[in-house]
Amino acid sequence: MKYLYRGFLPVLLLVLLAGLPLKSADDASDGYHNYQALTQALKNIVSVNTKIAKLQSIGKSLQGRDLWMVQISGMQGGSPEEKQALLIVGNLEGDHVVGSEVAMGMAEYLINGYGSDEKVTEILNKRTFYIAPRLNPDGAEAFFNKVKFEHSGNFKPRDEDYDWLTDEDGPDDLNGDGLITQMRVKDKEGDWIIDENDPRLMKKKESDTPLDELYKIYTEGLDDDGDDLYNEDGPGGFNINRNFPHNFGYKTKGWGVYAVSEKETTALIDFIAKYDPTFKGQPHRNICAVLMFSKFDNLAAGTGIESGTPTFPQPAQAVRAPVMGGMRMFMRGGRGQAPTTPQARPTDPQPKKTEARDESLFKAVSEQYKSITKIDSAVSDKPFGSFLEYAYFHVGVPSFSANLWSLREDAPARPAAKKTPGAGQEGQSGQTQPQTMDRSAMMQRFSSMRGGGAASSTASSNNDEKWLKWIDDKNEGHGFVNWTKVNHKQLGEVEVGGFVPYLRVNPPADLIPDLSKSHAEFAIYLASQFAEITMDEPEVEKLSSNLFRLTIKVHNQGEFPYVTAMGSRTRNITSIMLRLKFENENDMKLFGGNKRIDIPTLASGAEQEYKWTIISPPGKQIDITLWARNGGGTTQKKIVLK
Ligand SMILES: [Ca+2]
Ligand SMILES: [Ca+2]
Ligand SMILES: [Ca+2]
Ligand SMILES: [Ca+2]
Repeated sequence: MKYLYRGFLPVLLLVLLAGLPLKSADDASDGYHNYQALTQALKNIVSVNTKIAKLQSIGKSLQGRDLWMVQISGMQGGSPEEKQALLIVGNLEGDHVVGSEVAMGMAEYLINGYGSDEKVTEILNKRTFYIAPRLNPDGAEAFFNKVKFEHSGNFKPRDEDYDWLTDEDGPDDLNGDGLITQMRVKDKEGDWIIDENDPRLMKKKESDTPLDELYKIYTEGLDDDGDDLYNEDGPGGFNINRNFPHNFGYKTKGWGVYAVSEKETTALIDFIAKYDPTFKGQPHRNICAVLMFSKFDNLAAGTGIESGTPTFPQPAQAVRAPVMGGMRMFMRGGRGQAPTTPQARPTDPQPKKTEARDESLFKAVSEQYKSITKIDSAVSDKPFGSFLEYAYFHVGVPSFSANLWSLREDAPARPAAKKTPGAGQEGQSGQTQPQTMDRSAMMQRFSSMRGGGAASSTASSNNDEKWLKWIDDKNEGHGFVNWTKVNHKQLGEVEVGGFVPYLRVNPPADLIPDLSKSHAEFAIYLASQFAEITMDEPEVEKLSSNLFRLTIKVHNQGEFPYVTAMGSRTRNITSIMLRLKFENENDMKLFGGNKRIDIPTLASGAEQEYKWTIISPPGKQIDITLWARNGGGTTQKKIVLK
């Protein structure tokens, strides 16, 4: 990345000349796997038991890295595609690397436990687990760069400041510490002052603040392209976890040119939904729930899914004509068109909330999550455009997201959380923003936001204070780069400092084994809740010498309903099918009714009875097939009419 080198050498010299210590920051990626290490680790994990586990690539990232998927399914209970499946996905956001580590740890837990751990063996003989640990490997790779700059996209080149150049001015490591943090610069037009309670933090100016105490804050770096904006267009790309079609934010930068514009997004949707001619169907429609790791949470703090208000494209608005004689005239743009009646503002038809009938399911799962993982609080953005929403609102299965690290005991909140969801840019903090901005300030704001957590600590919010407390009390003081003076060739004397990138997104690696274990236990619980569609032994009653009544009772013995309320709305999940096959079609006739019955839904614990009257000579056989793609596969029974 040329921008790094361009800035680095002269700055290194500056730093040396200034006699500043070259601090070696803690390497945030210690104990985490880069792409190569992850690939090798996954191969090793799967090789432990290839009878139950296989590693496949479901596609390539933009930069050509494999999107790995581990399939784990025990040796009993039917083929992996017949068994009901839990899909686990991590690291859709490039910076949320912890998600991939925990997902991989869960795969290891399940594979190693098969045959030795009773719970693991039992669940794998009933269920299939699909685990895609790192859906955004290109973005994740930045976590392992020599110079760390926190951001969540996939590195697709894009022009963020509309100057027809892509990625022409990224951040630069001015103090040579390998971290992109922030710069604060004295500026009479600035909006920030040093927080008197903790001079590491900045806060918004007050009305009576003397002008010489004001600062501007920038992402660390030079103006590489001489447009008087600092780091306004660096490498970033699009956030995969905002690129899914449900409630896609059309107007928000960084979320995709259009919904599903990114290869990584396509690969995951294809895995779930694509028709496979060899399979003669969609092989992964056995997925009954989704568990993902991301910056969203609907397990620890909240339940269900609430989308917020993404920008929905509006059809061309009617142009309002001047008010004439107290009567409003409306007409469409363009000459010669007849005036039209006032149009109602078009409303967004996409569901925004969990269906009421599904709320209890989400709540029950959340309670179990808290009890199993001991994580009972989290901060979450509204998940519009995320995979979490796609899985629930489009596929129709229950979907859950765990944040893993936004909260730790007394340092709970990840500062990048928005207070006004949907209003702004990726990575925007909940802090107050200036009401009006010129273009320069706006671009500056964009560029600082793109950095996510590292650059969002522009004011002392509660969260920042909490993180500093955590850093001081629990992380031996590591995690904040103290402000130090650097000579900036364009801005003069600046101070460089701020939170270490990635610190507030990914925990220290020594916490990962515990997170993997508790989340594997949770995944086992979750997979055990799926609908289980069964039938009792069929009953035959002889009504006369050649007239019989057949009764079949179908049950859902699982904890989840067969099809969520959203699932019955989307009609994306195949109905349960009950079918009779007569031994001899000529001799045997139904007295009304149909040999095939489709059962679209069956609540948890529900029992449904079906009756047929059959005209047939005695002694004839009927084959009965119960088929529930999302409810345990195929059950077959035979009965003889007598
Ligand atoms: Ca540009
Ligand atoms: Ca730096
Ligand atoms: Ca620039
Ligand atoms: Ca720059």
